[in-house]
Amino acid sequence: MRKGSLQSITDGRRFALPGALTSLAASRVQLSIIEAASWFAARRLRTAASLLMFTALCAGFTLGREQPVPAKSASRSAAPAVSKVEPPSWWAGHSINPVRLLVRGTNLQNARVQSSNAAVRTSGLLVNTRGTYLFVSLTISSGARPGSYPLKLITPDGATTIPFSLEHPLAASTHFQGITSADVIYLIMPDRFADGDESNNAPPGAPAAANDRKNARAYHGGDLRGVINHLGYLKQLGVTALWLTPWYDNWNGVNTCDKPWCPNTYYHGYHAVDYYAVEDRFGDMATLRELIEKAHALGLKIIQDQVANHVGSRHPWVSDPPLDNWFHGTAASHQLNKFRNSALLSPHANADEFRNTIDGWFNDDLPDMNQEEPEVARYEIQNALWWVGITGIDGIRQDTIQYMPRKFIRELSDALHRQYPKLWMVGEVFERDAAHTSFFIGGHQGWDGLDTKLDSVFDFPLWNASLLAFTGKVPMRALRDQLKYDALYPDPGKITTFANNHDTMRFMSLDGATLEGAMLHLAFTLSVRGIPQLYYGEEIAMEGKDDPDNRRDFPGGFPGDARNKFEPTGRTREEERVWEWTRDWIKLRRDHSALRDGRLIDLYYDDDAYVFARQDRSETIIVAFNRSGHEKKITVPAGSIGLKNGAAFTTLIGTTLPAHVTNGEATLTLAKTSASAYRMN
Ligand SMILES: [Ca+2]
Ligand SMILES: [Ca+2]
Ligand SMILES: [Ca+2]
Repeated sequence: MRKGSLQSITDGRRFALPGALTSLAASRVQLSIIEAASWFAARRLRTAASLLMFTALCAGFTLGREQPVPAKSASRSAAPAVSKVEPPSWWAGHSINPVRLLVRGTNLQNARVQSSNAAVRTSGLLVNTRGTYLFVSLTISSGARPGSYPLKLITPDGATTIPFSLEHPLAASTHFQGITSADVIYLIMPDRFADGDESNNAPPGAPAAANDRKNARAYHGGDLRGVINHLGYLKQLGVTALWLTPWYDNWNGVNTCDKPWCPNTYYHGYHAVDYYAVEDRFGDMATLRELIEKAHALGLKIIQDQVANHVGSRHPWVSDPPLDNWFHGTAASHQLNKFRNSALLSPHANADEFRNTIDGWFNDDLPDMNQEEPEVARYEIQNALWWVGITGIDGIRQDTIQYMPRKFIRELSDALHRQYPKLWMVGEVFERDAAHTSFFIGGHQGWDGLDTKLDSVFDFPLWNASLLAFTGKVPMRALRDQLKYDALYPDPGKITTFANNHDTMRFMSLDGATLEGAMLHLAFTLSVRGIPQLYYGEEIAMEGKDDPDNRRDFPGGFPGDARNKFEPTGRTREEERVWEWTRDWIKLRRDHSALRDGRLIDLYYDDDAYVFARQDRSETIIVAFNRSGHEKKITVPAGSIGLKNGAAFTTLIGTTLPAHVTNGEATLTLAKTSASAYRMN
């Protein structure tokens, strides 16, 4: 999620101020003004937002799949009932043992929980005062066989069963593979990519207005089957990992209000009402498993978007929390995050600002989880591990990670790695300052003595510099000037570099954008150090301004689409040009270890050009960018990359123009508006 954006309570994924990103203001002063304006605008919204929130709560949750349990129904005279068990299953021999169950129900006061199978032992029972939630630990013997292990729940007024099972572990050789710089990630918003199953577009009870392709904030029908149907397309493009925006179950209803962002829905998936269920509009667990298995069979990894910082306001917990301190505050009384994010970095931050940024709700519609309560931390860590174990995913993208305590980030990272050593998690730290982003990546200790152990962070600083450079707003040397701050990272090769995402304007809709600029930006993202990530539709130069315009349907993915741009015949000449360009740079990266893992060496930088080498033990690749509209002849220090006089160049991609080495200098002629890669022989 984008910090400092003016976000409606109802459109969970922000409603940006005009110009908040469109201007891509380089100066920190300008950015501060934008942030302040955004904050004030958010404050103005708060009254309206609170009213809407109240209306929503009064109206009840008639459309959600989960029904809240009214506290008053917890009469001690009635028999106990169980409506939800989290996690519903676990594994023998797991690094988390005992596992802690959270059971939702009614009349749970004075409960005892018994296991009839000696392979599972219960302990640590805790029931909340309303008798609506129960925590119990299960110690699972290492030799326990997969199968059903129901528990008996007994109160003075009756008894019931807590369903629970042990799963067969998925093979570690073909799952949980992690993400490395050998991968190219492709971000998909399932609702907007392809509709492969029209039967799930209108779940029972959901209002018709929630599914409306003419409304950019409604569901459009895209789903997991749609992704399965286009795995071949993604394989052709050459990407190796798919990041899907959250597939947790979200509310099926439609929010109404008199603001421009209504009516709206949670089509983006960031407002979970069930951390243990698949969004019914996207499919079900079987379809998700099928997607992951089929993707793996093609050599495509899967990254789940997890959101531990907050849940949706329609989550049953909001009216009936398992513990009084489950959230930071309540629906009626909580802080709003003022997004003074620098308080998370600065050793000099005052406690009020720091706590507001950790505890404040992202907006009134996103209750903030309290990970400093051990039961919450344990619940969320188990939830992260359950998804990995049950689906076999390879990586996690963790939303809004900086708004959670750093100690919790480390505990989560440690728990993931303890069970799945190769598993990878990238955190969204939406900041343009590398001092800030690098503070959150693992592998080094911050001033607070903490190493988050986080595998990766997104490179918002370099993304920002690249957009500015390739739309002509800053000199090309700004790329090199940003990259010098790699000094702050323990291993710059582990940063996740990206072309764009679902929270940012698409390149082609930026001021100063040209098709050539978009192509250079893509080439830069795919050739610079790090793990590159693309956003669906970038490969056909899709347009899109701020959210939700940047989440348009992929043409050809939906019934009745006029053109199918998954096929070359459906693409315009310009779209095909960008598509082939993207495919070729991905292939180049796949074919050359130096582009994946090699050291990055600055060779030349000025207003219009940036030239660097990527060098490993086996080869040296020179990557050259010239954004100017004229041919440019430059010389680079040949000796510094081991080139000898007379060394020959092979053009790998881009225009072939003379290049040679004499007197210790390599002379390159860069075609106008070009990105080229050369291999030194
Ligand atoms: Ca569908
Ligand atoms: Ca749903
Ligand atoms: Ca938080």
